[in-house]
Amino acid sequence: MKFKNSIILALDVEDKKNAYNIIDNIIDYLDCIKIGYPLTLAEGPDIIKSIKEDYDVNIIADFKVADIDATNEKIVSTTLNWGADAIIVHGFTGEDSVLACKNAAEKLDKEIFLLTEMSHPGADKFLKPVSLDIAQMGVELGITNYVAPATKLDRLKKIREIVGKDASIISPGVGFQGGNAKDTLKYADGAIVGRSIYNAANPKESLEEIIASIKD
Ligand code: OMP
Repeated sequence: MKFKNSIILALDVEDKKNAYNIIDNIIDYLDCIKIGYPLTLAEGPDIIKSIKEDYDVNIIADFKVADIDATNEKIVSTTLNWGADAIIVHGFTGEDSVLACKNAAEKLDKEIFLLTEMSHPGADKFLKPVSLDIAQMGVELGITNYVAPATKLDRLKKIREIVGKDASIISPGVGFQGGNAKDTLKYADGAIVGRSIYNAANPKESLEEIIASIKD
């Protein structure tokens, strides 16, 4: 998956009207939107289908799938059948759980993103000690898409080294969580940005500033 202007919008708003206002404002700059629990639980999974029908965008469903293999398979198939192009799945659950997601996505000709290390400080305690192993497991399973943190560039760099230059990495934590788009994109293919855009007084200007900062 390629990302226009190397930015992915994390659309974590909680109503359709607001979501559509934001998309309408910035759609010229983007071709990939990440939709997670906030919008899907507020509006129902039909929101994925609606956005796909109304806009020419790829949708990554951020459901951080983390269950046993049989349940993961159902979550992934159902989500992708709602119209999402890809889904984010946790890696800490292990090989069988992750493979179930990969196989379910491949059956529908769609993709998974494997979440390795997370961007928030709390992830250092339990996830950091195993995140490089998760990335390595992904490589061994033939996974080509990853999520790794913009807030921890040393870790992002290490994860890039493990998954290789041909893998796709998307990276959350730019803006509100302290990460910087230009530095992040030295190692990642796409920077995920949420609050710095959708909470801005002028989302379009805010996105334009981020895009300009990448080109500086
Ligand atoms: P902002 O912090 O508002 O830019 O949003 C970041 C987005 O990325 C949110 O949708 C988070 O749920 C998501 N995210 C992280 O912030 N950290 C992670 O480690 C992983 C994700 C994710 O999987 O997208």
